[in-house]
Amino acid sequence: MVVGVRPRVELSGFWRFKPDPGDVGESSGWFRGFDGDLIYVPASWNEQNPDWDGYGGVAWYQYDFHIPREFSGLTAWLVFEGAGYLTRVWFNGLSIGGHEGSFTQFRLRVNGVRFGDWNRVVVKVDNTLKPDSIPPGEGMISTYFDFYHYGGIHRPVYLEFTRECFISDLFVTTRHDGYLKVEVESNCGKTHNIALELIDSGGSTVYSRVVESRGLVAVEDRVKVEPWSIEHPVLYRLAVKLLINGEEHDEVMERVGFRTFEVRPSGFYLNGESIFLKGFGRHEDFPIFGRSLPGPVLVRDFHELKGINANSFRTSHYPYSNQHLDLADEFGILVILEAPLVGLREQHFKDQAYLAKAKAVISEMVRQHRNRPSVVMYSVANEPNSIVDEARVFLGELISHVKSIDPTRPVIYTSHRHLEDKALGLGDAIALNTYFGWYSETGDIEAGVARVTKLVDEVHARYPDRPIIITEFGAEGYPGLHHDPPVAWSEEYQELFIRRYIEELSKRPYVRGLHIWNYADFRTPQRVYRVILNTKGVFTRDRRPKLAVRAIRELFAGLR
Ligand code: GCB
Repeated sequence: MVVGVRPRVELSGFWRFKPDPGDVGESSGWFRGFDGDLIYVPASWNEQNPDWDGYGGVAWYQYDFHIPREFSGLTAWLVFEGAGYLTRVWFNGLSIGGHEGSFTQFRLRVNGVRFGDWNRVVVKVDNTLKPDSIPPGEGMISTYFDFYHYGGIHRPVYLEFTRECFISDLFVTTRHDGYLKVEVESNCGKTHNIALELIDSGGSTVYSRVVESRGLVAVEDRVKVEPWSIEHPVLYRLAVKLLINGEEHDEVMERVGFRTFEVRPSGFYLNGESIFLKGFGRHEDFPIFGRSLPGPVLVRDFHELKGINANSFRTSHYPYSNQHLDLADEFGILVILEAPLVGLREQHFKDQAYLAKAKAVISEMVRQHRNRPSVVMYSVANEPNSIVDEARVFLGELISHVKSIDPTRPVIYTSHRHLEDKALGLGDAIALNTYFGWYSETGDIEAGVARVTKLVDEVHARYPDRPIIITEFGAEGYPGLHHDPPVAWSEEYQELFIRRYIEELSKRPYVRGLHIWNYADFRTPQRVYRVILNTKGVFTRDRRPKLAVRAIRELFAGLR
């Protein structure tokens, strides 16, 4: 992520909001302005008013704000860190563009800015879920996944200003031995200079260099730095300036960490040392805020993750917010960054238009986050129903697409079809989601454990050169429900389930990662087998620990 040092106007706050179930807003001219209720941005709309709770469809947002005169003459960009699912934007009544997808950042060039005056932004958001959406579904309840389908502007929005020539892309590659590669792209056709400066946490410059460019330039070097690791997540600031005849036209700032992550047949390696991935699948979900985790909750989560001896998580089932991943960089937590391709069915694998859309969202995700030290692997999909040959082709295309944009990181997808999965073995590691002892063998944890260990032994026999990570395993633990002996849904059952999986799976040398499903309870669409929430969290939705937490802390401490 590029951290801006460009002039900005933050647009978080109380906006106006109006649901538009009949989709009449555009023909009624609401893009010029409308009367609406107050709503807070960033956050989902659903829980901010009981009337909007189950609402899926079109809704309008409006915000009036002042732009200082000192920015006049600059080019304005409206940046949305995440809004969706379909977004269209008007600025002072003029259409400036739109975007598809809820979880990736997009920027729109703004014309017609009134400097030193008031301006109005109007946003039409449509969260209607269709079989060809990413992720796919049919409305609020018939989703092809089990997390609640919130709507709205759920991540920060701001206006950013640049001069005519600016830096348009930055790709930083590092290794723990101090290797540094910086690729800088600009929109500037005329010859200019790119100045790089690497600054440590004390503010001292540890490296600097100036190179000439005409739009695209790559610099490779070796610098004397401390590596980024889980125990010492040392970050540097990389300042990148665009200079024309010595005059500064743009500057962006990136936080970088020097680390090496590899997948070998024997497992995962961070900075040359073998590492067991222990952690969770998570969700961005919180009471009232919806699909938006407030800063204090994020900070608490990361302290808990460290305290529970976790070293990693997967951004199930969509790329998380910039803030969320900033903290992973800061705290030293490894991230498997997952694309929002969850719930794919046979129809998707045969659909070339869907493949193109999937590649587009993956490009946005990778470009947005590929400079982060915490992001060590990508997952292109969660539980595709890959039991047909076309799935192998489809997922293979996605994996090579990722590698064409970022050749430095391993790629996986997570499988629930296991040995029936036609694509298994395509990724750099094998990721399995397993619920034996919950969805099958319900109530009989030992029978579940016997099945999962048999499965990993068979998978290893078939793919001996691929390490295995169990990306999901877990059981519901209904908060406050206790039973002796442990029975399904009780906190005791959840604890025992997790304990027995960890004890038995960690005995297999080729199982090199265990991610519990889930870190915290999260809201689901209405289902007969869910009580508003999926309660497989080891913390409640408001972050109170369940019985399992203490056991996990001990068990994770023992995993090396
Ligand atoms: C899965 C899915 C996850 C669900 C989980 C469950 O396999 O990947 O999104 O929430 O199972 O609890 O059923």
